[in-house]
Amino acid sequence: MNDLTGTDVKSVDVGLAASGGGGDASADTVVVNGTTAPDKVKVAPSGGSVKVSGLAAQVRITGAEPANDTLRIQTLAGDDTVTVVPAVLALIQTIVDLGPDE
Ligand SMILES: [Ca+2]
Ligand SMILES: [Ca+2]
Repeated sequence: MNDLTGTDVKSVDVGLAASGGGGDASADTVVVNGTTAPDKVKVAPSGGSVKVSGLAAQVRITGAEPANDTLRIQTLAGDDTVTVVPAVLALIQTIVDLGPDE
């Protein structure tokens, strides 16, 4: 997912579950990109889904399997702050890449 600044997209839902419900047992990676300006991103659980807020669009990930799925936050350049609430790690593996300047 790229930076959506300047677009009308305010929220994005990413569903990782199988079409019939439940986990699909495949390894999915959700990539959320920040901007080249300083970003302040928060990743928190929200009713069984994972919410990524602080960027131009709020991202909600549902149906993630912690054994298979990965959330990758890439905040690019700038003095970025990413806060991951520990309970998120029970929902999805989380990788934070603060960019080349950190
Ligand atoms: Ca940034
Ligand atoms: Ca950075």
